[in-house]
Amino acid sequence: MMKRKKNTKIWPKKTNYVRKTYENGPRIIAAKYIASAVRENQYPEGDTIEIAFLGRSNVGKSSLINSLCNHRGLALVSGSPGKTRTINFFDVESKEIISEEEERRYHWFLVDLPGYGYAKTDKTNRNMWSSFIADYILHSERLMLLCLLIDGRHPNLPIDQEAFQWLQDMNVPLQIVVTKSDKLNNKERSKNISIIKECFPTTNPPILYSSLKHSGRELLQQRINTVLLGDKE
Ligand SMILES: Nc1nc2c(ncn2[C@@H]2O[C@H](COP(=O)(O)OP(=O)(O)OP(=O)(O)O)[C@@H](O)[C@H]2O)c(=O)[nH]1
Ligand SMILES: [Mg+2]
Repeated sequence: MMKRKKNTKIWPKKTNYVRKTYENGPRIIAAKYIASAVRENQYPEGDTIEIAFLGRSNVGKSSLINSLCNHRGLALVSGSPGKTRTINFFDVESKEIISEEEERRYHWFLVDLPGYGYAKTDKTNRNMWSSFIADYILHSERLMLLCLLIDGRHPNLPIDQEAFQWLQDMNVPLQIVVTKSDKLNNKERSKNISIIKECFPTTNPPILYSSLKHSGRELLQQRINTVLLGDKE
């Protein structure tokens, strides 16, 4: 009887693949809440660089901040819009591994601005856009980048266009971040992205983000890092 040939194929050993880009790329290693403000004299003192996050109420801003900082309870997430009503400052530390011997650490403030376009109870919330949000954007000399969040499912809302136009007129360095990308299928995603690119033209392309899946996190951290390194637009 013919003997069955022994399988001599050697399977490659299991390797623990390291996701180098994330491990070695810049990432946030610590974040803590430090202050809330509605007036200039309540802003934290010092000359720490600030990166702000702004968007329509319920766009997913608090979720994105928690995902970006890998810190679940950092910013309050809610099912009902209009939760964030003050300017909230978070003290953040980012780390970047340069080589085996060298790493860089950056210290900055993440600024969570109240959502605009929500007025359930009265008009004050709607007017907040023109009062203390505008005050902050116009008066903070340390603001180096403003991330404007656009809901991926609603790529061209008039209220977002209004915000974008105002920010452009004020020469605010902008990064468009498209939220809730997990809620879109491939077809919707590419269609809505091209609408967003057309309606919100910026130097840097929009970053697609899902706080649920944490996708887009590395890209956004890299973008922030470029700004921290002094590459102001
Ligand atoms: N599927 C999915 N849901 C999300 C995502 N981001 C936020 N959400 C949901 O959207 C809702 C609003 O999210 P928040 O992060 O509270 O939004 P916000 O912009 O901070 O809202 P306000 O502070 O109330 O103006 C919540 O129910 C979140 O769970 C996401 O990336 N994917
Ligand atoms: Mg919020």
